[in-house]
Amino acid sequence: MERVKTGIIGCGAIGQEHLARINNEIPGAVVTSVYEISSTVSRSLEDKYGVKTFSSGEELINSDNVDAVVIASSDATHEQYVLECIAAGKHVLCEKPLTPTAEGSRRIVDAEIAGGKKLVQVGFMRRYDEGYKSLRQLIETSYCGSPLMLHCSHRNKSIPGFTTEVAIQSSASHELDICRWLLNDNYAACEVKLAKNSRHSSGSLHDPMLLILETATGVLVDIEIFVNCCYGYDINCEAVCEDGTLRLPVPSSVTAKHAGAESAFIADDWKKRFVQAYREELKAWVDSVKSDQVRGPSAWDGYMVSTATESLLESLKTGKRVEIPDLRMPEFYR
Ligand code: ISE
Repeated sequence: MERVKTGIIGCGAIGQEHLARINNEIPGAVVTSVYEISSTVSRSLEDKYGVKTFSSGEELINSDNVDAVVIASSDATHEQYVLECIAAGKHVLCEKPLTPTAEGSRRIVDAEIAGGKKLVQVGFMRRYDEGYKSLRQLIETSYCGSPLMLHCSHRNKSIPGFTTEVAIQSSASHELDICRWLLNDNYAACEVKLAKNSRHSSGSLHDPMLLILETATGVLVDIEIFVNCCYGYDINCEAVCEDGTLRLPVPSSVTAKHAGAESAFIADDWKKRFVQAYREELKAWVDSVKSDQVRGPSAWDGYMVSTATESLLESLKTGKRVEIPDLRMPEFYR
């Protein structure tokens, strides 16, 4: 079968990772086109991959040489490009978060429903991580009873320039999606608690913080967000259930015994920690484009995350517990 002619909007770090992965590791697709705001980067990709460069995302989306689109541009541009893909009737994989605001995601949901066809997948790639898939399977089968709490920590080694708000909008979006998916549940309320500020914090970042969410069935989810933990990229998740606990497996690594100490190695960033998940996500997305379906995280999932994020930002501002709107999933997404 023909390879899916893919266009990529936004060729920063993750956009170029997707480009290389599609062209080097996914036989069912090929990147034919890119739109990148930096002309220097555009030219280098043209030279390296022979891709056609466009002067706007809209032009790329409407090109006959593009069957499907990956959006990896800045969060604020996601809505306009996703809406353009829906109008063009083209499948789109949009990096998380779908949009920075709930109302932006709602506009995408409304446009997709009005168009009558699911075309949008959101880049919550942890759903394709073997560890999270195993964790979900054991929760779904009640291996140790019903889940009562989820303890999560999302620790980056160091991200310069982050604010407290961006840490919630960008980093926490992964846990906000994966915890809904693990529990098959929705959020009902939330609260943000700021810990003692690390000396490594700077500017408008308060680091670390604890996000506490209550689900509709009463499960308590706590998410530690630590932007500058200094020691490595460390993602943890533990389900506390009625008859036991289930912990996300830590990637195996060489154990070093050296200079009187024993140590394992920790990834530096998400690109290494979730390299396999990104690969599986893209493979599954290409297959779903070929079968003209959306099987991964939908625009509704993106809207649920944006809605919870907005409530968390309100709690950050007020210092209070905030109710999260109880939104019913439309039949279209069931
Ligand atoms: C970044 O944007 C990502 O998506 C990474 O997966 C996440 O771990 C990091 O905290 C975000 O800033």
